[in-house]
Amino acid sequence: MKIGMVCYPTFGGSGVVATELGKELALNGHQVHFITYTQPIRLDFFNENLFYHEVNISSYPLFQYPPYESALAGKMVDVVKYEKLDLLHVHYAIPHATSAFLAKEILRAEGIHIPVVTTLHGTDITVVGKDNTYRPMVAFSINKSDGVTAVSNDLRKETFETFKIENEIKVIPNFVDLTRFHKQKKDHFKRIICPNDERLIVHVSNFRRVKRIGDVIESFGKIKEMIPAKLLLIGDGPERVKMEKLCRDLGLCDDIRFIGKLDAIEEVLSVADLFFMPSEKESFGLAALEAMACEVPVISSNSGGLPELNIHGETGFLSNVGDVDDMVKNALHILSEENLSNFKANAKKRADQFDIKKIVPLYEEYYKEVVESVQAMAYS
Ligand code: GMT
Repeated sequence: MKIGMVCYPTFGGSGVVATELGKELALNGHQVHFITYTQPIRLDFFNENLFYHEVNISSYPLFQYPPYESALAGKMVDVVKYEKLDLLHVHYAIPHATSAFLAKEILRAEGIHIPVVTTLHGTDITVVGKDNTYRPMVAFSINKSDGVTAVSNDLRKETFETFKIENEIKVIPNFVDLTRFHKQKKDHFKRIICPNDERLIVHVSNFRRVKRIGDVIESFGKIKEMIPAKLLLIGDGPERVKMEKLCRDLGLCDDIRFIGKLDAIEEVLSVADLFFMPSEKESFGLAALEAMACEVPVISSNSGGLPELNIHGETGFLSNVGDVDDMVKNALHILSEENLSNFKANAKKRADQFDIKKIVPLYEEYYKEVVESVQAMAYS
């Protein structure tokens, strides 16, 4: 099949999922054409089945805001026509699903029927999608997609509760590439980061408010009062400066390191003992899955789709959003000598259920179903 893949190409879970999906589909013999405004971050090698088409946004003195949606739709039309694509798969509803609708209508006028699959990732529904400015566009674009998937049951439910949706939504969970995310022997890292054999706690995110990094830091401060520990904060974003100030105010700077955006996350995860994800909203929690694949148990909030991934008392613990004391109590339980290895083994076992090799075939089946139904409608 020839698939057009549209996503946000920079850091962020939806772009990572789209890129990894495209790479795996290419391995399975499909031709995948990425249509984005810059080269996706994990698409940095050559493969005969992978293509990249940059969306050029021409500027004009009249444009205070260059019309990205139109530029993207125009590029989609061009790529569908000239690469003879069978399907467009857009990740994150805003504005990708809307541009896809526009492209589909333009192509339809020329007698080309291109099926569109939209994958909902999280904040496109739970935060941005609820904004009154975007709400009508999100609902409309979902209803006009030929296929819709969501990354968790919770996100599917919230989509139906938030919008008037006329389509079925198929749940296809996120996945992890176990050939990349597995525990590697990196003892020298551990010795550098934790010279006195401290427990190592890690958080990875795009440093937005929804991630509640303040809870990670506060919890860490309390954990450190009980056991020797270090904290690594990986990623960057709008909350970084505030979080650095919090570390200083709490006198924790010697034991907390801000690593910034790091590509080889698996190397650090390989030496971590615990992963923190106390998010206010989290439709799936891809970063937690990647940690679990590296045998790292998870302390998370119980929001959104996290209970579908992190099994309470087995792979880690779930707490109410903001309940720092509960998170600290649970973290100390996991980090104890007698419990840690069990939690690590359970985390890995759970992650294996989200193996890319098991999940990507679900997308392939779904694509086939959607293409067949669009063809049946177009030529009936
Ligand atoms: O909203 C974000 O944090 C970014 C968003 C994205 O597009 O990168 O992340 C969402 O999609 C990920 C991939 O499906 C999920 O693993 C994240 O849980 C989800 N984030 C939220 O729901 C907050």
